Amino acid sequence: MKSMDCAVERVIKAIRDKEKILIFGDYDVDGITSTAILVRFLKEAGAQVLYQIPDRFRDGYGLKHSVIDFCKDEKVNLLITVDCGITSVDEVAYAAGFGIDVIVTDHHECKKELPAAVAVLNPKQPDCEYPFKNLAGVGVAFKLLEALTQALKKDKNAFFDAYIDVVTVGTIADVMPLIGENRILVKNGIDRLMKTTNPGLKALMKQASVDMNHITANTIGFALAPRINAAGRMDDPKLGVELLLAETDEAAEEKAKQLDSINRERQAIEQETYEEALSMLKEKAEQFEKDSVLVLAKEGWHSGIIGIVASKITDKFNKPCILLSSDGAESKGSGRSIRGFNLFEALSACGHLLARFGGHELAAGLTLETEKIAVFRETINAYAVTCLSSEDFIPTLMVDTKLPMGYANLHTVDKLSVLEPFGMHNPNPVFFCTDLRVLGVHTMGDGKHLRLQLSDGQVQAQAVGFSMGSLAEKLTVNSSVDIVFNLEANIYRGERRVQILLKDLRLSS
Ligand SMILES: [Mn+2]
Repeated sequence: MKSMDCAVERVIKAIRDKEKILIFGDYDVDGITSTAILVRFLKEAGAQVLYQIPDRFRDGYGLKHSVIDFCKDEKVNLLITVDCGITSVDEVAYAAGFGIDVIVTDHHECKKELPAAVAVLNPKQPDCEYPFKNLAGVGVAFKLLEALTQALKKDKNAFFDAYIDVVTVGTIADVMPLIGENRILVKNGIDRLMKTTNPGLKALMKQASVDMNHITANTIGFALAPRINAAGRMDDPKLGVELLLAETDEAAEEKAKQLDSINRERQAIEQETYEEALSMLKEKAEQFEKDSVLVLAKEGWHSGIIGIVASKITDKFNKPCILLSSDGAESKGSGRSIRGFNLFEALSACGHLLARFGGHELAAGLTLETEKIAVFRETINAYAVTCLSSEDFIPTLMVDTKLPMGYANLHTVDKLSVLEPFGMHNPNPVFFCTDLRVLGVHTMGDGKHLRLQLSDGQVQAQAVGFSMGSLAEKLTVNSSVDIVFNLEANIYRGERRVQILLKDLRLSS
């Protein structure tokens, strides 16, 4: 990776000379895990290390002059950014003015000018030959530690065992593609997580009632990541780092309980914001039907929550969505996009209207003056017209292959398991099957979910459709249906059985 030698040399000098090092992260799970692994490793190597995570509300995203001022006051000699910093040209120059060296480690998209740091580690820099470009922020930090392990002649296997579980949590939480090197990291990391010795991860899994024998990428995405993220969304993101750095089970348990209760509060506010956004879309239905990009703003929306709500709205309407939380003259927003619409590029095209922006193809953040929101909405929609057509708004369901019911069994499930871990860019295989006869129609969970008994004339199978309960009234015994589904193993009363997980269905033509 470009500049790795430089970075390693500078960190080793800091360890040797007992210089003060500050790790500066981001408040999401990727940033929190990155910070935790760097702090732990450097402490164990005998370094003098501090860390800082910005407060989302007070400081906002990324490196600020105030962080450099803190370094100056605290006599920090080396500042290492994790999961941020790639656009901090001014701040790095400001640090240099005080003789503070900076190492940037990041995985976000690069703008034209890069910070003049001692070393910039980011596989996405145009001239970095590192072959795998999709590492998470924590993946880049992990690479630095791997190189340090080598340079310090430490045991490589012990290093992997000690850190790969935390790296996996950050990689999955940041929704990185589970291909190439990420796949290797995550596959090994999930195995390791089942027997982790990290008190924080153990406590969090206990708090989330995770079955330690059946951990998948989904366990991390739906049970662990939201709880760690809740700290940065609602409260003090340091709580997440403290959990991951906890040295005793007691300390870890206390942090895990706190995170769990903050996460519950987060869920309540998220639901409220989502409902408010939906009613705004309803009120001006005519305008929003025409818009390709949904831009919604409200005074006082919780800026830690708008990202998740934007993502729910994008899922529901299959349109890019930007939610803005206004605080008087300034508004901060978070956007999510759909395939075919690069949000980072779209924001770049509106750059003249924005005070700040950054992010990726499918998710980005922005800050602008509240009075410019209306113009921004028009501008981004005018831009969208040039690259999106009405077809892009039709939700698509990618189907891998036809699977006869005779193959819908545990043997197939076990064969497919070699393809795991499933996630971004490596989805759980999707099958279809046509002309199945409905033998039974039921609902579960107060009518919310659908359960069907199906037959192809030879084999009978149970199918479950979550949130598809409303379809029950359209189906009767002896209806003929085509289904799209995943195949999964389900443990019911101690017995492992195959489960057909419906993704979509229609009456056969
Ligand atoms: Mn990240």
